[in-house]
Amino acid sequence: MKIISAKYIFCNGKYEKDKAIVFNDKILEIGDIDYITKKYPDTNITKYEDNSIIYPGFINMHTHLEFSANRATLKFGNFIDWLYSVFENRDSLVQNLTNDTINSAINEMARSGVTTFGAISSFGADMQECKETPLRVIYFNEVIGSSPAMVDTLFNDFKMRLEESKELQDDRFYPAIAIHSPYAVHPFLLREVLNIARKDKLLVTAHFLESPSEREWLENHSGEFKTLFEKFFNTSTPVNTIDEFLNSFKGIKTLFTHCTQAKDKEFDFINENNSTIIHCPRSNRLLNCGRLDINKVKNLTLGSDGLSSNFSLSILDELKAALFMHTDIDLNNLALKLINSVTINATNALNIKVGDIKEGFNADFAIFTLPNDLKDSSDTSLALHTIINCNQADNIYIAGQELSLD
Ligand code: MCF
Ligand code: FE
Repeated sequence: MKIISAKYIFCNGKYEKDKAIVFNDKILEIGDIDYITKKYPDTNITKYEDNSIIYPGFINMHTHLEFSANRATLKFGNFIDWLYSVFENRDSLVQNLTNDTINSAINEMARSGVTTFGAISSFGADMQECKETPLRVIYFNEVIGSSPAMVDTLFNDFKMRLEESKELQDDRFYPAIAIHSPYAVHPFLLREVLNIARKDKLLVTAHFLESPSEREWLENHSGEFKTLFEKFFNTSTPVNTIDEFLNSFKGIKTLFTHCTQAKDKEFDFINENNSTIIHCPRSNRLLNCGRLDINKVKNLTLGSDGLSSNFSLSILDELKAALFMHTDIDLNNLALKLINSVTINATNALNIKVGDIKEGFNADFAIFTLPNDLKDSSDTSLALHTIINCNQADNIYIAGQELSLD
């Protein structure tokens, strides 16, 4: 059993003062430092320095580790140009992927206070590293393919990867399902894979309405996607409509990524379906996809996306970008909203006992130090200064064990 304490602890969306946390691999009790000291006189308390904050370990909901070899290979600035560059370079990027590349990507997340992340896996090449990392991983096996001739092969390949990942399941590695997007997944695959998700109660995620050209293709069968589909897939018709695609998720709490081009009717469906939106602000900027209207989102979470469309996997960098992007929202309120998006909102999305500090939850923590001249200790100010003044976590704990951050 261990006890840690700090000036501030972020519990259930609020900052509590002068509390201590008692834990083994799970959180046992949270109470005033004086009370806990008296109750557990024989246990040494680790007191973090003044102006420190203990957060629940942060959650990066969406990344693609298999693309971690990319630094400057893929073309940024326009979604379709990026996609062409993915087609051209995907094989070489995967060939250049080593375990070291994957682990340094994971370590970058850990240094920023992340203790749980969602990994979209296209090929299964990152499965072993995701299994071996001490961080918790939601391992989203991706299904992708719109051509009818390929559907059976792709479905079988998906099922094999899913089965392999299910055998590795434990309380740090959660097999799950990623449906690539409405434009790239054939309705047969969509239906079959969602049936598996329902039957096995697996989490589901999907890229959704990421770029203006995606919307134009799905709605009007025109635009840059039309040229691409005619060239590569010999077709001029999308495989799904926006409505059909979205309606197939009815009753499944889904994590929809991007949604920069969603309109009210799609936000309404997502919100009423108890689903979550994963906001990837830097990826959206780099692929020139527009900006998510976060005011429309009931359950907002945050993701870095992969190094395929970003320049770091630090969730602190992502929080900073989001803070600077949403200039229409009051700065201090936005900061707290964003801190919630990497903690408690992710708890709601995942059904796993992470993202909050409360009894029975996993003892996953990220500890940060704020500047010692901090004057305003209101919740919104603490959130703001965490985002703008912290560039790395001082310590992280997962399942009660402190991890060394190199
Ligand atoms: O989220 C970004 C941009 N949107 C879509 N896909 C990806 C992203 N980063 C990597 N990808 C992967 C995707 O999982 O790119 C591949 C897929 O396997 C090809 S996209 C048709
Ligand atoms: Fe993505």
